[in-house]
Amino acid sequence: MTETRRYVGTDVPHDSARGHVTGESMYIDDLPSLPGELVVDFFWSPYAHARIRGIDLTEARRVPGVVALYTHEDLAHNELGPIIHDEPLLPVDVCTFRGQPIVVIAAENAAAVRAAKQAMRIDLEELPPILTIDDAVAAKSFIGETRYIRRGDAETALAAAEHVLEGVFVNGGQDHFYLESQAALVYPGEHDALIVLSSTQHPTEVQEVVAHLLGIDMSQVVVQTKRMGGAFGGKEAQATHPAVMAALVARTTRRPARIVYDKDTDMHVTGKRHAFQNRYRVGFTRTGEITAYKVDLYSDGGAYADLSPAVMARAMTHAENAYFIPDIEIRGTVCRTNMPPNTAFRGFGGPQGVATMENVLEEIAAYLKRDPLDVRKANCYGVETRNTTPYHQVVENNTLPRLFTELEERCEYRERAAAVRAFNAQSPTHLKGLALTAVKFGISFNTKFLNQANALVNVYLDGSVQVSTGATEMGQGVNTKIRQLVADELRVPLQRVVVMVTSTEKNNNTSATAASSGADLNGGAAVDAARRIRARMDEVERKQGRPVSWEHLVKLAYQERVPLGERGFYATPRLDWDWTSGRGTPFLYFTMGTGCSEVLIDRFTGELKVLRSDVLMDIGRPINPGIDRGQLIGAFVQGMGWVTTEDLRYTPGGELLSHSPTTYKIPNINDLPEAFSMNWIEQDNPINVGGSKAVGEPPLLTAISIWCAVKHALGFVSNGDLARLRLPATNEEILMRLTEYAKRGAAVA
Ligand code: LUZ
Ligand code: MOS
Repeated sequence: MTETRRYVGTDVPHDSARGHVTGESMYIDDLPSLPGELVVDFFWSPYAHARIRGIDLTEARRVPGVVALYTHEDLAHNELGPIIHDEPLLPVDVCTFRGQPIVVIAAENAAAVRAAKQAMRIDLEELPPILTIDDAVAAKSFIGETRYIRRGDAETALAAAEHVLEGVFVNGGQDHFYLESQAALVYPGEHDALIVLSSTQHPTEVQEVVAHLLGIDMSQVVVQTKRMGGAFGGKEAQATHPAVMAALVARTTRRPARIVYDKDTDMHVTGKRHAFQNRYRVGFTRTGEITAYKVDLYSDGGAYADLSPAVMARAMTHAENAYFIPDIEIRGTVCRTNMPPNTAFRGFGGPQGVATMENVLEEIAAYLKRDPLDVRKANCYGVETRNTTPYHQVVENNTLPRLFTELEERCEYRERAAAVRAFNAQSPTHLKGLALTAVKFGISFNTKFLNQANALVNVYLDGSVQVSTGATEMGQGVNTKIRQLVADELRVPLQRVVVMVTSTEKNNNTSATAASSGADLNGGAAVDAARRIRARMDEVERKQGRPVSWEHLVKLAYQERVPLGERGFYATPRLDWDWTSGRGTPFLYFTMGTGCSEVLIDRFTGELKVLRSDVLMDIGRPINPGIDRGQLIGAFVQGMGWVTTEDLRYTPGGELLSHSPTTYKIPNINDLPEAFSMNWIEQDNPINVGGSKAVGEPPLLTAISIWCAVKHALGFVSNGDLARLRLPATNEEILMRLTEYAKRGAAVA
């Protein structure tokens, strides 16, 4: 695509690298306040399910410093939601999750907010909640219909299989734990206009929801996102709530209004990664070749749809992961519970589908007493044959077999597997486990129309260039990549190109920066704009009959009245996906990888250590290898947190207990694998911008190797039974399994 590659492919520093370290980078909470600015907060339901019998705000309104209080009656419309608009911002008569806002508070200061909350008389009658997937299934409480992807006849193939295993795989959720909580700052403008500064992955959705709920036009709302202090999917749909609350205050009081959730509140009230509970049956030959797989996925969607149906769709299209399964049936059902609506989280259902499959492969190997890597390689998608997914998309440019073999050699899998067996045979105090797992992650939004982007490129008279796209910067470096792409396309020094704040005023009807596709889509649109400008400039240069410097060329073009600005557009080609048949091509390509992890477990305490992890990815030709390395390592570590220590614990009434870093354990530097290597193969991806592949989410799934390594280790002491465990494999979970095996062993002896 790009002919000149001067910056693309190099380690240009992140455009905020310096600012993040010096503290110069501004977040919503850092912006200086204007005179008259109000603090916005909200009173939220303390119950998972409750009838609102009455709201008496008389006393609260009298609290000094309280400026205004709002209920659903103050909104023009009350429904929001990224797919279906089923969620009231402020409930009318029933609260359906703990943390749901009931009253919005505008006050002069934080003390007045606290006093107002004390003075409110909100009469709630607690109702019985649905808090688990089991409860929801029993009550038939679902969001939407059960969906299917089927190929062949799984039931018949299971009946004919040499061996059949069945089980239930259970995973917990995950808090996004972005360092910057949900936040918005709204300035009232003239003629009912609003300027909304939002920490969001999706400025257009914030614009749309603010306009709709306040009863104004989208054209009256400008949403700007300078950057986020992390998002991880948590700001794909749920940044709307704080933005609307602040906008409501700004519009009615005509004063600037700011809301910034504190960490505990954020953890209590926002949705998480989906917990899943998946029942499976798998049929296979005596050599471990899978002939049939039937898996029934259930997710905890929480109280409203949010993105849950799309998350389930991604779980379903990732349920077979890297493995060819001739006869397969995948069912997906989203449960409606009284939890905060669960939402996008890096991987978006992919990790849950893939972990279920990798769990199954681990079990087949244990059952057949074969090496798990041999079983995986025997089932891996082929290059020429055995290469169509259950939804009939052909896996093109399949590097999985190569990634398996190369990582096996690079990390000395065979020698270490033998060493692990020898260690476990002699150690009375510790256990080791080893697993090499794969990921095949489909790149594109699984909703076709979201796969589009536009970009605005302006060349100024001095030769400097501004680029604006719908991409939002959350630390992942998308702005830097776009800058590199545009500089190369225009053939100008990088220093001449700046990427501007993301604003709905510059780029309309944008998609969320999500699905790992921020650089693919917005980079594609920016290249389109830059290419057309450059073509016009080349024409001007041709007329000169000699090479002309960029700066001079800009002046000549201007004098000849050649336009020096352009709007670019990109729509992902080839996509074709139909839910009614469960067939088609939902993805432009797949990002692939393998990860191998070795763990050490203390048999008396259950304490888990990751001794070594090696990851090998196919990420195409990176636009910025340094930034991609950061993404790969960050994703792996975040995945490691999900599969090991990040445990969301609730009271029987649905109150989140682990709502702060004291009780919710994300990985820190000491938890990193003692030996850790991250590599990728050289592999062009000509179908995508700059030959690159998306990297944001896929590597998170290579951390599933850690969980599988724990399962592998436990298999050495499970007395011939399959070692079954929940995800996350916390020290506590591991200790409970060890205790159970010890008891069962004693009973047998
Ligand atoms: N968001 C979305 C996503 O709306 N559709 C997707 O397929 C997706 N995938 C990953 C992350 N966010
Ligand atoms: Mo997402 S999970 O916001 O790509």
